[in-house]
Amino acid sequence: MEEQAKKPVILSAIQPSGTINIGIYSGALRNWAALQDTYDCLYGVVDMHTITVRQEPAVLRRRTLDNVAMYIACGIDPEKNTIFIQSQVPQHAELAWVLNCFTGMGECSRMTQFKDKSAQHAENINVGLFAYPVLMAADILLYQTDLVPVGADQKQHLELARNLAERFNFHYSPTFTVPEVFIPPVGAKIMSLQEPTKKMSKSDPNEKANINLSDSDDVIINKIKRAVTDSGTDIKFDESRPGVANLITLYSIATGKTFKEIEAHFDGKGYGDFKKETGEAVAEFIKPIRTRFEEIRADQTYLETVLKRGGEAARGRARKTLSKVYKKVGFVQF
Ligand code: AQP
Repeated sequence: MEEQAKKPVILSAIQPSGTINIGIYSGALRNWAALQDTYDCLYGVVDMHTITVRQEPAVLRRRTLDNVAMYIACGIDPEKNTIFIQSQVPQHAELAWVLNCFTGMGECSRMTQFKDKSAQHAENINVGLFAYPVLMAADILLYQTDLVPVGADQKQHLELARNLAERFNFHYSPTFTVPEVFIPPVGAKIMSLQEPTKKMSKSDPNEKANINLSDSDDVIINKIKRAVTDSGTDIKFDESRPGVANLITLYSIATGKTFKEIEAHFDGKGYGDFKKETGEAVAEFIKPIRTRFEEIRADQTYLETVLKRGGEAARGRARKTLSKVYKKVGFVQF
């Protein structure tokens, strides 16, 4: 217990806004699992972020539990880590309000994700979507987080969390740990199979664009067979050929082979062989995750036990930081 408290803290989270895909696995989940023995980890399902875009309530509830089951299926041990649902820890929203009062309008309006999502949901550009990165900063700072393992798309949001921590600490006195970002050297941004210049995204309406961790072998093999590449012939990792580069990255995630080893393996072979083998390797890699997911997801009582315990642990820790913050800003506390 004593030793646990001394470990550096990790916080990372995923929105229940769609089915978890291999991009999220690569940018976040596989690193969560790898870091769980050396860090004191909190892994959240951030449902409050998800309602910045309209959701069907029953679907949101189902996906929230899907996320938790998928975390465990990917090797996140609920006995070693704190797995929690954001809306069950009210301190996230409370700290976000305080941080909103330290954030410039310009800081939020230049966020790439805000610009992209505003374009995608022009009929509903709400204040929550605008302030999304501030809530994310609250998620992180609430737990005195040292390290945040995320995909490359979240770098800009992390920068804001760091700035807000430094700003608050400077204005009052040291209150928040300034978090570091951990972005994996390979697979930090897995691209859409259909538009390889665009990030693979769980809310993409085109089903062929994503490899989901719950997809069957046949579905995976077919999606990779139909992946958009270019008119070249050789299998070389080259960022100017994003379709092929993306498939090489997926092959590397599935097999653990380096890009050089993969290039040597496919030397002299064509796109047909390359896509077939990549599809099979990815399907084989995902199969045990999918099987574990199905078992865990079927046990609702187990999931509730994990979440009740995680929620309680997260609230206990969050209360400590929030009480410090309220004291510093001048709120009366009894
Ligand atoms: N394609 C990706 N490649 C690598 N990492 C990725 N991540 C997401 N997509 C990729 C990382 O996974 C975590 C999930 O983040 P999130 O659920 O908070 O939201 P997101 O980044 O906005 O993911 P999506 O799939 O694009 O969700 P929607 O479609 O709802 O906006 C983060 O660590 C992210 O970096």
